[in-house]
Amino acid sequence: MAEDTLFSKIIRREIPADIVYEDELSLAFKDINPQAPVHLLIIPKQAIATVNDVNEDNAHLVGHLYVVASKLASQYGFAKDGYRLVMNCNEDGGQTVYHLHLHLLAGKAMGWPPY
Ligand code: IU
Repeated sequence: MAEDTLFSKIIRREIPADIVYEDELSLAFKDINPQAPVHLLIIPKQAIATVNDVNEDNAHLVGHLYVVASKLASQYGFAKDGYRLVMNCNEDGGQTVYHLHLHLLAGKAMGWPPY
């Protein structure tokens, strides 16, 4: 069982967030410290701490985050130009919030490698 994080509080509306999408499985909101003109976080409502905790039972939720990302990319109008999806895992991956989340970054050409 993952720990209660700030993202669980956002899901429960205990702390504010600029929510742009919600369905029964997921929530998407604007990152408070955007790293691109558009920077959204897409999270499962079920608390999964890291990618290391993804398994056959919850993998459909991860797939769902990508479906939501694709929908938002179309809605925001950057599907054709492109965008970046990132999921950081643990310390070396740069993860700071231990509730699985997919970063959706868009609105500019991204560099590579990401360091
Ligand atoms: P990371 O992959 O765990 O490093 O990403 C966490 C993100 O959550 C990071 O980009 C923060 O700016 C963002 N965030 C937020 O949008 N709202 C919050 O209340 C908190 C973090 I805490």
